[in-house]
Amino acid sequence: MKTQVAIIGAGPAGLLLGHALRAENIDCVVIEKASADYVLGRIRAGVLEETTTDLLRQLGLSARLDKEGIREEGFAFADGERLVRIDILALTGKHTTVYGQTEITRDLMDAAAGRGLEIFYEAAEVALHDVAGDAPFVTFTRDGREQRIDCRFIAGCDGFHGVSRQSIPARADRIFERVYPFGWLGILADVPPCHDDIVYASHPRGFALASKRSPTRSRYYIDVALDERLEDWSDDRLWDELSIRLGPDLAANITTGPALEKSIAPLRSFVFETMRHGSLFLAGDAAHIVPPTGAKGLNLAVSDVIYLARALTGYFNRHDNDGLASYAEIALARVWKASRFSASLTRLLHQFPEDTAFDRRMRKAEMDFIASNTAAQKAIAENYVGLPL
Ligand code: RFL
Ligand code: PHB
Repeated sequence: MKTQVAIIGAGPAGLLLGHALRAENIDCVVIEKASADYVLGRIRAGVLEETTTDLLRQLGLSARLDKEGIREEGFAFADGERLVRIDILALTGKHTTVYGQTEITRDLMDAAAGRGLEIFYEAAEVALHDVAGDAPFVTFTRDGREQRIDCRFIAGCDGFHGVSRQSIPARADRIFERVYPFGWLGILADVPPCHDDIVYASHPRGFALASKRSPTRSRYYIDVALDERLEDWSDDRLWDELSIRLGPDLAANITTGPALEKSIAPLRSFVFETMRHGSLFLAGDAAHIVPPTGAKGLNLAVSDVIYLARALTGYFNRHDNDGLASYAEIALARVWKASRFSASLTRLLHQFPEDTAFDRRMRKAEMDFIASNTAAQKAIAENYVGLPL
């Protein structure tokens, strides 16, 4: 089989890139290791920047998002004593939208066949070949048969654990990583949210986040040490801990219920700066990871896709190489700013094992400053709604 762009991975990055290329009549196929059901079962992001919702609208893929997405005009920090509201609409003129990653993925999957976007699910032993030259190809096995796809470019959208990044010779001086000494334990439940805004709480016992998916579905997180086991967190124990960390006012409003899903995700900051190697381009989690504090991961995957789709469209439809030449540099500029924001919010809201009494006072002083200073709130709001492309 032959195509113009072979896309590895059918997460949000791969599916969106596929749709963006098909909208420009560029041929592409998506090759995904897992099954469609498995991909839809992963509960992850919930908060979308306008950059992300604008792209879905431009591609004509926003019918359900426009109906079911929840417009968020602010969010709040809680520190046990007070709630500090960041009025993102007043501070930036922009808003965010709560709409689950699972829902976006479903919308993109459902629209694929009608737009000539072929997705091969359950592809085993996916391997990339000759990526340094201009005639790369991808091999995989499916239904027991070996397949080969020849293409002009490969887009590596296969997440942090994918094969694409591994197909690029590692240069240690272009890889940056911080592993945090905790993970987020998340619970999804069919109960109404406890507050209008999403709340990021910092408590002496640790971090907590109150988020949502709809007026009747809530998503909460707490941070836990890396050696904590999911089996040790019954629903009751988790609801009790959330109530303590979110503070009495919010706790009074929490409705508890059985978990639809519960999982622990470790936190990491990671940037692999070689986002292009010959004919292979990385996008999304394949190239970078941010801790979820700040809700930037999926939105960064989308900005990569916007830059890469523009660059590939320039190449195929206008014989213009410039976009591809500058892709990595342009994408990385936004990635580093979002990495800085996510890491600094993580630092502000979590306790680290090595923290001293001085560090705790620093955190309190920073929260006091944010609570009383509009310029500080504006800087946070601008990053939260997403920096300009
Ligand atoms: P994905 O979603 O990981 O998709 C990669 C796909 O590639 C497939 N794959 C392969 N396919 C073929 N061959 C191989 N060898 C392959 N290896 C892997 C995988 O099966 C998968 O289907 O990456 P993508 O598309 O770059 O999307 C990135 C986002 O998923 C991620 O950044 C966000 O989920 C991060 N994130 C959040 N981002 C936000 O913008 N807002 C949020 O509110 C937010 N909350 C979160 C989050 C991530 C979390 N976890 C679990 C890490 C909350 C959490 C808890
Ligand atoms: C979520 O709703 O899953 C969510 C919200 C905000 C974050 C991270 C995750 O910063």
